[in-house]
Amino acid sequence: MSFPTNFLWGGAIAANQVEGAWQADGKGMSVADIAQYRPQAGKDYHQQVAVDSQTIQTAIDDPSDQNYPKRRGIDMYHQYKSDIKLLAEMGIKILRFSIAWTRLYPTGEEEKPSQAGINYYRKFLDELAKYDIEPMVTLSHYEMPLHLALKYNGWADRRVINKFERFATTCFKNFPMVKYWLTFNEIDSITRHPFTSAGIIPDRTKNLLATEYQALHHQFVASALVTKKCHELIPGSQVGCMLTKLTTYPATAKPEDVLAAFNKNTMNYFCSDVQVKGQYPKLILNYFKRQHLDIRMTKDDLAVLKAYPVDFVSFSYYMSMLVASDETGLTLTAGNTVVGGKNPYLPTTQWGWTIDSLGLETSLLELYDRYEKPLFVVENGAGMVDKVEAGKVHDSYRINYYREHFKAMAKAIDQGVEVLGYTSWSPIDCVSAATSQMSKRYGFIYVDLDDEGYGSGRRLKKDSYTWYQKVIQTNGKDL
Ligand code: BGP
Repeated sequence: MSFPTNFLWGGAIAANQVEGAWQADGKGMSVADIAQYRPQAGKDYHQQVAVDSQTIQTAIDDPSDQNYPKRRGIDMYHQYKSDIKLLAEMGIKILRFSIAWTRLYPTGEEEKPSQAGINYYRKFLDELAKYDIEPMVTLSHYEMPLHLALKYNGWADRRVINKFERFATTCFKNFPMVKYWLTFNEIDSITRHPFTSAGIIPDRTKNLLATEYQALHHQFVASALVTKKCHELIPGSQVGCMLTKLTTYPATAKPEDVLAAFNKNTMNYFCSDVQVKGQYPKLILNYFKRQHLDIRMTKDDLAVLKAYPVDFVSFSYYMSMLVASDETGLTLTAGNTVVGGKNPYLPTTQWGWTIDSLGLETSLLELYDRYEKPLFVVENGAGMVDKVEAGKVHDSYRINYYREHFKAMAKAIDQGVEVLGYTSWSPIDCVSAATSQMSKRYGFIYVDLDDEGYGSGRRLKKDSYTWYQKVIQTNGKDL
């Protein structure tokens, strides 16, 4: 069991879940600033992420951050120096973070970027460089300018492609020290939460599914165009796609269930198929036809997709789930903005997400076999409840989770899968993407804030911090 010597161990965060300071230095409002904390919605992700014109207006009219935890984050905007120091001390070699589009272009339509925004990320990058931490930047992580959602219905309008290109080009020109770039976080999520993913306001569309796929097509084109730009402006840079790896097993050996699982997995692969192979899978084009989804794609679009595929494939992996041809009798459980069958052989977290380390090995093997491109695990972890006892967090459950997943990753590597690195979600507690909770904790570092935003904000090393430090020091030998 061995990890390559240059294996990039690290952590992943996103601007809207950590930075806070939603109005500082001229930052514009993003779609994330609309996300309400809705305890009454519980684990129902549909209700958690539901948005309409009315809720958006209410949020715009509300100047406080009380009900909007992503406006607060964990205040990393102001505390990045001490946070990076803590991460450096843990030994991380790479930090995946996102650049908030609205710090550079508050509405997405300005001709020139905000100098304050550029300065902030330069200082952030300088701090990483100080500790020799490699940066990996996600250009779009659920935080597009709200203005673009309101004016264009987000990515449904192809004019947003140029605006994104302008933002990305600004990033490439100003941050050439970044060699690893991801274009769209979990690009496939557009059909699960179209507003956060693409700024689509559902009540403004006639045919939501068609709008989602049209918007997705625009994101594919934008991704290919900025891949080209990145290669031109930053020699030696590598651009990756980012997929939510939703590994699905058949609920039984019944051929109908096996077929249902095949269909589900094929649909899950669709986005990375386009971004790696540079063309739409024929089965998907046929699906569009059968569903009467008229997706407008120009000849130039298709040529761009073909000409500029990604260099590597990154993905998030949290859980697996079951599917059956007939779901009667199947117990359902929550997952990463999905609901699926509960696997009787596997435990779940307090949020119902199935813990399945072997599923990571399967996912790595499947992805490598399908694409033969280097892989990067850019999100993996489990949201759990932590208790502080006498100033300590004894999170052996988190250590167990990671240990098993690292073993699974090592087994895939031993079988020849090329894995560039691993960034845990998330090395420090942050606001949950789906539920906006703080109590759903992922970090090796505890942040003393609750769901309502009360607390000292103090950072505390959990037991898992020292454990991960040792894993990195020994390059995964001592698990
Ligand atoms: C992924 C997102 C992340 C992250 C993670 C955990 O889908 O890319 O932003 O938050 O899921 O999900 P949650 O925070 O909802 O528990």
